[in-house]
Amino acid sequence: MQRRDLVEGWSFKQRDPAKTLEEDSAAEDGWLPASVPGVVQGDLLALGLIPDPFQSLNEAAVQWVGESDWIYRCRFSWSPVDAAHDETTLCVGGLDTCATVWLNGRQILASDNMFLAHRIPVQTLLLPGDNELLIAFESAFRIGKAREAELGKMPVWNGDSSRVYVRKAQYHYGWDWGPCLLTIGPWQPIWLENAATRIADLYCPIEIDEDLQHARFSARVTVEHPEKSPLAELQVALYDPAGELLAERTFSPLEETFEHTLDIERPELWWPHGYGAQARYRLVSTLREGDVVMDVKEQRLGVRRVRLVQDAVVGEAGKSFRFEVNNVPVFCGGANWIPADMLLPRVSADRYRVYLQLAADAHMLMIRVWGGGIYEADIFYDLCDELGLLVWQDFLFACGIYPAHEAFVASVRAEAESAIQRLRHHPCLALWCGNNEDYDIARSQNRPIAGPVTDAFPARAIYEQLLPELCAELDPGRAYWPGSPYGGAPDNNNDRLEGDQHVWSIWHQTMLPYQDYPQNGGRFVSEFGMVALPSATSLATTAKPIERYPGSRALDFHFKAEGGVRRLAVYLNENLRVPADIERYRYATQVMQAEALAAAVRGWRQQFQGPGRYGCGGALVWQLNDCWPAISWSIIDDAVRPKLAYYAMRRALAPIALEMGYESEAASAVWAGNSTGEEIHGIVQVRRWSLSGQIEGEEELAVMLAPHRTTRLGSIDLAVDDTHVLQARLLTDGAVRATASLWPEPLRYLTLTDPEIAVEVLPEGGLSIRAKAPAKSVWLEAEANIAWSENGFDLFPGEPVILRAPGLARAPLVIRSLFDLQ
Ligand code: BMA
Repeated sequence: MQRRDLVEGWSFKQRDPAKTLEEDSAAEDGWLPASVPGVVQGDLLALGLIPDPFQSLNEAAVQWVGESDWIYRCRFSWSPVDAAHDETTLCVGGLDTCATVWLNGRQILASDNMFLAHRIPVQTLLLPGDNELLIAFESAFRIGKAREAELGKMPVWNGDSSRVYVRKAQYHYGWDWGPCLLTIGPWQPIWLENAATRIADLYCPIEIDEDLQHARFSARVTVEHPEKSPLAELQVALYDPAGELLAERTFSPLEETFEHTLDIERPELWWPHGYGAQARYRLVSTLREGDVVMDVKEQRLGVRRVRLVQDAVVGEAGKSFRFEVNNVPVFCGGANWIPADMLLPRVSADRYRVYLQLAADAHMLMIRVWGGGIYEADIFYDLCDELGLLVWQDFLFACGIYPAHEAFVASVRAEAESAIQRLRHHPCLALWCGNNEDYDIARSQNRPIAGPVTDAFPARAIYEQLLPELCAELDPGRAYWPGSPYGGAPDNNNDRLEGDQHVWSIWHQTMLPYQDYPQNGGRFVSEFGMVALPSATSLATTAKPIERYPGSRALDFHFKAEGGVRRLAVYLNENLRVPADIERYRYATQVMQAEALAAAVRGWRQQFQGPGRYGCGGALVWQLNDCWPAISWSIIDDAVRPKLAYYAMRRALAPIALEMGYESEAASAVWAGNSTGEEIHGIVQVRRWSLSGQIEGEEELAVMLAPHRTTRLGSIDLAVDDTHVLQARLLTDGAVRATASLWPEPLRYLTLTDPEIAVEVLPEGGLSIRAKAPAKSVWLEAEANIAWSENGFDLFPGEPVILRAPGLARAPLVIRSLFDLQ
């Protein structure tokens, strides 16, 4: 197999509607250098022909690009002598979105689905010498509008309603955290393959016994044109996680399909992060003729038993919604993932890695790939396999009533088949999900969400028939869920007692106080969120210095949430003293977001109480990341700078997390989450501090934390009030295993003493931070992106916090705490 990537010789130009395509593509004027893979907006930006859409109000100035038609042209030379075989295929990884492809004047492809790859045999079309590949892109926006005019306007939340008619990443139409940037172009690689015979598919479902003692690998290799290589042979080999060859089999002569079963006793298991190793076997299929290797396909496979469990919750109606991995119940703390940039070809493997590494470092167990984005790149799932992050994968429908006419369904079928076949070997993949919030928008319009499928909500045929059938056929054994949220009463897909929930009664809907999160959760909260400003680095790309003040037009322009300014003001004013300068305002929004998300995760993890009592099985925050510089729900901004909420979630999801809660004017409750497999015995020491830094009460509890659940440890006769806060430590054998603090709400009622925070740079590296009075939400910030081992923490006199701050060196350090808002 010879592969030749077509990366050189590309140019692009805007279509001249006055000319025919032939005339336009033949004309030599107007061509600009193009990068492939790439999109027009990326190239125009690189050429300085459009302003950076991420900056200030520039988004508005670049919409013409997505509303225009464009041509790409690649001139390349080809010679038959270079081709070892008589089979040359043009491989197109993905075209965004509505395109026709011509090779040497012959149309060879018409595509209107950006998620589909194509293979076109071109041996007979290639010319010795100069060849010309032409791709004519029509504006997806215009095409969508035309279809909408013909087929009818459908309701949507976010973006132009015509988006439902186009198989293009929906967030490109603009969302309540992102700009409208209708990218257009060959966003995935284009290459030529020359091969007589190739491995078309490698598939190896793994069955594992309930007792995890035996696994069966059922490998199936599909060979294309076996007849063209009568002397070739296929080798299938399995290597254990350490790289040792476990089994090998060679097949010849070639046939179209080979099946081989390998049984492994006591297999090494793949575990999610924090539960064990992410052991992966390597399955390699090699096509060779004599010493010549013609083609190789390999996959890294994990043996694991992932189950979606819905069982009774004692004393409650409904049923749980939770996951078990290798028979261990896990609380799925995690986040929703949106595409990591508006210009997808710019997303590098490194960018994926830093975001996902941060998620794993925050003890997140699950990442939901949200339905308004894309089926992510292979590297994303490889990294989730490697890091032990389970993946909830939506099919790509979000917040709309989608059509279900024949052509649309056929396109979705092809798209879903290719996504399932591409992703099904990943051990990280826990669940397929039909869509994001389409049942919500239907319910909000009183369109029937259960019973027979009607024209009022035709896409149910996709979510309840097409997709589950394809998943059952192509990826049996993996859970499929029709939508998110979904489950429960036939007239309520967001039922709190069954299935998964999107909790938006805080921030959206009735704007409940965030302190009400615990009692407003559900069986599995797959979305909840609070907004905060990003880092100074991100703000610097958002707004010019003069525009950097709270409420400026530029900041508002990057704050797409509906009623965002109003809602943020309400939550800020309800909880904190709100400063006017941008730096302290930014800090205030991040403190508020951190408090809100921690209250949610603590409150819901508390309901994960062991067998028969799994009241809540997970909490996936909206949203992990940003795709441009934004004021949004993200906990890590587009400059890959974690907000304080990131650290707050990390503390709340820690394998051992100690928590305290208000019980009465005189007492407080203590509980602890324990996601380890060990029973932990220890002491909880609680101190009541005055805000000026005196200890005014202490109590101890002997405790036992049961494994894999949250345990109520008891209550203590100490409580918070406007002048007192509580600090707690869990000690086992004298060592501190976890800490917690409890502050009275709302925080704006407190008049704090200056904690006089002091920092000492430790000779062995790292910092020691201490305070003379209780200090809340201590925030360290530096110009450089420092991987703080801790941030946004509380400090108590006599107990310095020691933390790592790699790369800090002598860089100026900004330290803030709640006292600074006074
Ligand atoms: C949910 C998500 C997104 C949206 C978020 C914040 O609806 O599914 O569509 O961005 O809430 O509003």
